[in-house]
Amino acid sequence: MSGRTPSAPRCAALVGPYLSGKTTLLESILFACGATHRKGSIKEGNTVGDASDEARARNMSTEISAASGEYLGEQWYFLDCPGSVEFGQDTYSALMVADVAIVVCEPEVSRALTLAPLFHFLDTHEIPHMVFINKMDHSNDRVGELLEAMQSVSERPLALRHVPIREGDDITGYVDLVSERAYEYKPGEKSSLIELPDTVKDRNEEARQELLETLADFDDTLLEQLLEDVVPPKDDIYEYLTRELQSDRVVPVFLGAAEMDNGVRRLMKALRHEAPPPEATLERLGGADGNPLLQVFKTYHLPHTGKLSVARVWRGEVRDGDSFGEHRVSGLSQIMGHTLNKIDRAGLGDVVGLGRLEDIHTGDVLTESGVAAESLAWFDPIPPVYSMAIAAEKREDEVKLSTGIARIIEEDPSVSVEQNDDTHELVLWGQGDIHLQVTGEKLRNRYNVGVTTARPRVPYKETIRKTIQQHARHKKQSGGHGEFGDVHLEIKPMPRGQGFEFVDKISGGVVPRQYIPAVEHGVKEYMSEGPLGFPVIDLSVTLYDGQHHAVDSSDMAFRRAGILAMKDALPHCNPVLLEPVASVTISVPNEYTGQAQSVISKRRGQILGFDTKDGWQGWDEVQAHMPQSELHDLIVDLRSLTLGVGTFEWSFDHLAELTGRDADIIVSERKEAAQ
Ligand SMILES: Nc1nc2c(ncn2[C@@H]2O[C@H](COP(=O)(O)OP(=O)(O)O)[C@@H](O)[C@H]2O)c(=O)[nH]1
Ligand SMILES: [Mg+2]
Repeated sequence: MSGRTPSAPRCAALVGPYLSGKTTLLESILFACGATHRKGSIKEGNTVGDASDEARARNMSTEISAASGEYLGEQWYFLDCPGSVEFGQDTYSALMVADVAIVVCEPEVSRALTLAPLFHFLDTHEIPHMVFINKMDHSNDRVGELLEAMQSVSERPLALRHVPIREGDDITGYVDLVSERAYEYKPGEKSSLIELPDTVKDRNEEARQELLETLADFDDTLLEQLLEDVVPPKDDIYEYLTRELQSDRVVPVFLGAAEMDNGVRRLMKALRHEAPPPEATLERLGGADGNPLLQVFKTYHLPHTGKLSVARVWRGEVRDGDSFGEHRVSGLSQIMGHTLNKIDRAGLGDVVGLGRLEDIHTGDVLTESGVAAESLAWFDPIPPVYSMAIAAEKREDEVKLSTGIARIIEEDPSVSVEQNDDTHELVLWGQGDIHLQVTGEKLRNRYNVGVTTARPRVPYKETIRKTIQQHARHKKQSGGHGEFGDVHLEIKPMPRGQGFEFVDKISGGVVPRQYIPAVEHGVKEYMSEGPLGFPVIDLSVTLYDGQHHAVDSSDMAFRRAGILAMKDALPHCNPVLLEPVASVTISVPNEYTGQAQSVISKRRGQILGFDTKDGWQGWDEVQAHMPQSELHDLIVDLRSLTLGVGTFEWSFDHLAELTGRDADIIVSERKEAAQ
């Protein structure tokens, strides 16, 4: 493949479950590229990836880390992505703009399922991807079984590219199934070519045949050759592999151990020869005919630099000071972990940091004239599954809090915020407990706002079940001007969902017309908190009689009379608690459907049915009605049941009466909280 013209800079996203070794692999790749002189390690906390305080504190990537290096004369960008499902938003953003994804995973059959959501995203968006089975130095499971388990969660066929050479429990090298050459690992160096050991000859034959058969599914010439027992030329096989990777039809699988640099140079070589160029990625994103210049895929608000939009350049050239319509770039940089290196220009394929594009958001496509109306492919923010009520520790920090939250949402659109009018709480929504904890830490570390968090209150309501007629008189005679208002109200329940009505049946002007709205105001004012402590709904109030005083009556007096009548009447109207019930759809791999149903029942839910999940091979969706109060930590249960992959979506459905012990507890907790 000597005649190959060098590609424009390419970009690979390193993805895969938490702790599978992505950050370690990046370190090893950068070392192989000569971009770093000394390998950092996770233990020492000096890797290029995981550079933020929040990431170092947890030994866990919470955001994309970008880095770059040159390999055999070609420029590469690497995006080290978070592995935890709670930080999926950044991972998906990186995948959208990457030319190729490297799925890093553990060599454990029992953990293959954790790859399911990732494979699904890659398959849905047709993103070319390779698998790097890491930690082969610690592997107990057979590669064949591993592949089978991974295949069960991937729509695309997986094609093994190596077989391991074992000595006892250790893996000392590998055989490349295309070249049929055997290599012995040399820590920190290139592997050395050795003679094909007899012990792997059979395994090599068998695996090579499987690889060729997979490729033959997409190529008739190869199929014919196989049927006629013709050995296809090596270069042809490489060409098929390149084509099928680039069109995302086959997923090549490599083996290695990032910590020892084993298999890393082999992976880089495959990337060099087989990964698609940025022009192909632009086409994948639907932009081949348009004129996109660049696409922002990550937004940071950095302590000293301010806003930084990280983009991939899809066409033309960008220079510092350039304008996109009214948006002007102030500072152009190349990113290496936490370090920004100033550059003058960036071109096709580059990953570049753009300073101070204040009104530009993640996903935006910029052209010379501004934000492109017809955007390139992007994805919807991951729907929230977990929430926390949040408040500034100090009252005077409230403005800082809302600015901080707005910036965090710009950085991570899978966070959202809601001012709940029923509970009067500010509620932060996100992907899980750790995700929201990290959000709280960012507020503290980067925006200097201390926050307190609490489990959000459930917006209970109450209503009545009995009709009552109530007389109330507000009267005060204290020196000068007195106060006088007198009303007769009929208060009766209405069917669920009817809300509130106020009926005026006054005749003969016993309550003068101008005071009637004041009575209604009083009634409504009372309804914001009924006898059980919650907003009252679904009732009808009729003003049918009353008295007034020529001098002492006023709006205020009649409002007070309205409140008084409600206050006296409602405790005798048989009040009842209403709890919000949600319509919930739980998604799990079908081996967990039964257990998901027990979770629903344990949480007072009613199962409405289940079905296969559209577009998700081997997954089910269970529909249910569940009390909203039971959803708070539902995701925690679902994830611990399903190796982290189960999830749910919900929306408010209806209010249902709640009586008995459960209701008593809620009412007494509310009373305690109000004291
Ligand atoms: N035995 C072994 N451990 C590894 C290897 N690669 C990474 N690790 C360890 O696995 C842990 C997680 O690695 P890290 O790169 O942080 O994973 P990430 O969460 O995918 O970024 C760290 O303790 C690494 O030292 C490997 O090839 N072999
Ligand atoms: Mg990491």
